[in-house]
Amino acid sequence: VVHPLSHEWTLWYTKPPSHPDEDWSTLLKELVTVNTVEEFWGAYKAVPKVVELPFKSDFSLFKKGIRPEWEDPANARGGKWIYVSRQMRPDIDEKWLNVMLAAIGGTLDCDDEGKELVNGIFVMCRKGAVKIAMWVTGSHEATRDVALRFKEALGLADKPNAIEYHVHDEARTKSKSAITL
Ligand code: M7G
Repeated sequence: VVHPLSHEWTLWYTKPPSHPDEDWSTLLKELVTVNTVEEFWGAYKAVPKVVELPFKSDFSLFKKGIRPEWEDPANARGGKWIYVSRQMRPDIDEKWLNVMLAAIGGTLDCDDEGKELVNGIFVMCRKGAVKIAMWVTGSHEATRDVALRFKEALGLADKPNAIEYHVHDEARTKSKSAITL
C-alpha cells in the first residue's frame, strides 16, 4: 500500500560556494521528487541531517514545478516567513522534519477559501544560525493563517515574535522588514 501526497514535492540542495563570486545557479541542485509518503521517507533517510550540513548550504522542499528561487514566477510578489535559531540545537532536525511533514501533509497550506499559499520551505545552515523559512505567495496579512500553522509546526505556537516576514524583493536588497508574528 502506498500513500500518495496531494502534491508532488521536489527536494533541492544548495551547496556552499567554493569561492565568494560563485553563481547561485551552479550551487542549486535538484535531488529528488517524491510522490508518496513512502518516497518521502526514503529521501529523508538518504540525505544528511541538518546538524551535519556544512555552513552556507540549504535544503529546500518545493512543490514540483516551482524552483526554490526568487526568479521563479510563482515566487514573484511573494515572501517568506522565517525562523532563526541562533544556536545549533539538536532539536533543529525535529523542527525541520515537522515543517516538512506539515508541508507535504497539506496542513500548512490553504486559506479559508482553499487557496494555496505555500510554495515551499527552506532550511539554511549559516555561521552562528540555522534558519527555517516558509516561502509563500502573498503579503504577511494574506498569509497570517499559514504563518500561525508554520509556528505550530516549529513548536513555537506560544512564542511571540518567533518568526519574521520578508518580501523577496527586499531580501535581494537586504533591507529590513519588522513584521513579526
Ligand atoms: P540567502 O540564501 O537568502 O540567505 O542568500 P543569507 O543571506 O541568510 O545567507 C544567500 C545568497 O544566496 C544571496 O545573497 C544570493 O547570492 C544567493 N541566493 C539565495 N537565494 C534564495 C537566491 C535566489 O532565489 N536567486 C538567486 N539568484 N540567488 C539567490
